[in-house]
Amino acid sequence: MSFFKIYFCGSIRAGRDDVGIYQKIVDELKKYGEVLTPHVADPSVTALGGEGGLKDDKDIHDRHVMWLKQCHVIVAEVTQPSLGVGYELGRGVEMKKKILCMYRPQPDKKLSAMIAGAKDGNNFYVENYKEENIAAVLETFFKNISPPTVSRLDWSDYYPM
Ligand code: 6IA
Repeated sequence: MSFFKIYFCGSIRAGRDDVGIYQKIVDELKKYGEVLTPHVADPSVTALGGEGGLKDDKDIHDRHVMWLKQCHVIVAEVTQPSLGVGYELGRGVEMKKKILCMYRPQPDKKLSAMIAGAKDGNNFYVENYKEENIAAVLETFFKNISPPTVSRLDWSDYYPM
């Protein structure tokens, strides 16, 4: 199996109700490579607490944009709407990253049209899923995308911007 650098996105300040699901997704993602953002799935990180109150927001932003530049793929759990996740996805689209958005349909939480409508079957995938299908959804996604090549791993790994 190819070794991808994977950027995982999930809600932090927008609410941590789904952190258990994030953990399951991140555990599964580790089979495909290195997850650059495992802290998003850490239950000790809370919407208001964790390191959040202590760290400078600019540092958090800049470090995450650096990881976005380095990653091969972005996997986002988008059921809990989050400004930060939406921002990361927009930046990822501009960077032409392969993106998978995972959404658990809910009667009271319709997915934003700006995410659902970004689906293009090439770089941007949106999958409706249930918790028990996490492994299958990820398997299909990683099967459909090209493995990372040496040229995509090159200088930015050694000289992060
Ligand atoms: O708007 P949100 O806070 O829900 O945005 C969540 C998304 O932005 C996640 O996918 C993260 O990649 C990123 N993000 C936003 N805030 C943080 C953060 N806060 N830490 C890490 N990623 C963040 C401080 C806590 C941390 C240092 C443990």
